Amino acid sequence: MVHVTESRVVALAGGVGGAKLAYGLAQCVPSERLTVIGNVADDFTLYGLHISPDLDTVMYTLAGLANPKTGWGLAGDSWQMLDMLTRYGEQPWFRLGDRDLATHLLRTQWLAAGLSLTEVTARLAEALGMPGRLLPVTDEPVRTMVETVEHGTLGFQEYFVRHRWQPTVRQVWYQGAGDARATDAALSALRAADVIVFCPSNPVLSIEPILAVPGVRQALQARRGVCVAVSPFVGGKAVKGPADKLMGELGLGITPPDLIRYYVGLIDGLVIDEADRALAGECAVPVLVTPTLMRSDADKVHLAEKVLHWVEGLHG
Ligand code: FO1
Repeated sequence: MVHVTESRVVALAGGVGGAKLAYGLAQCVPSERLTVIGNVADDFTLYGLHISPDLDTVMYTLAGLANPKTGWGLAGDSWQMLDMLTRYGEQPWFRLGDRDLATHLLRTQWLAAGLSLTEVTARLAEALGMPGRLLPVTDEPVRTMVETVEHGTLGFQEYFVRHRWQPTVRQVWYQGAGDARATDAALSALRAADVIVFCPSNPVLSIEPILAVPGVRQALQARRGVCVAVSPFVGGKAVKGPADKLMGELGLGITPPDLIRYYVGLIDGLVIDEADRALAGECAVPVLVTPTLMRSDADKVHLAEKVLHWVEGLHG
């Protein structure tokens, strides 16, 4: 372990980019001091199974088990279950691997037996030897809904996977967020944190559905620690996925000053890529300019080290 901090670190993450930085943080922060708060608004039910893609992506990545090609699912998985579904005449559009299936079976069974999503996630993560603690932001259902020009209203995975995020988006909302409550564990972690990092996840599809859960924004606004965001954009483009296209369709900018406005009141600093250096001077909060692309594990650790060193300077 590189171990660059004695701080209690909380990372907000969803999706592949977020999981990559969380992996880097897990190499720099002792396990008992790292908490990842995960997005649950991508969750959905498929063939009666409760799938939590963002929690699983973080869990598999930190446990060193993620598929290196896709970033989601398990390395070395096979697809015989999908072949069998196809034989039955199904047209499976969401690729559940054979080994990955075990995670969804157990999660579904344990939830049906009355365990909370927090308890289920802790059991799964512990069994896989995941370093750090992974907390769903809420135990209650919150679901990202996407209103599109071409197909009307779609559930998130239908928009993202089935339609490969090609439809034009009119509006995004987080169904159930108003009635949900952040877990005590997630809120306590935010309150106790010395450092909070918004990972380079899609602001609208991964970070915002965490912030939309009542209690989270308030805990962040009352933070005792320092909170920084890592931009998921490099030179005006998303590193992966639909963030630039989607934010454009929603009339939201993706430059560093736009991101600072988007997270106003919540962040004390922004980490941006070298490609965006020219915009650093227009930023209303302190900025760290550094390479943010994470192609290798060494890149993930290097970025995490850079962010943590910098944040310690911001502490004063
Ligand atoms: N993403 C895809 O683009 N296609 C898939 O078939 C797919 C399957 C899948 C299975 C399990 C899992 O945990 C994640 C999976 N993902 C798939 C990724 C996931 O749906 C998205 O990346 C996230 O929800 C967006 O953050």
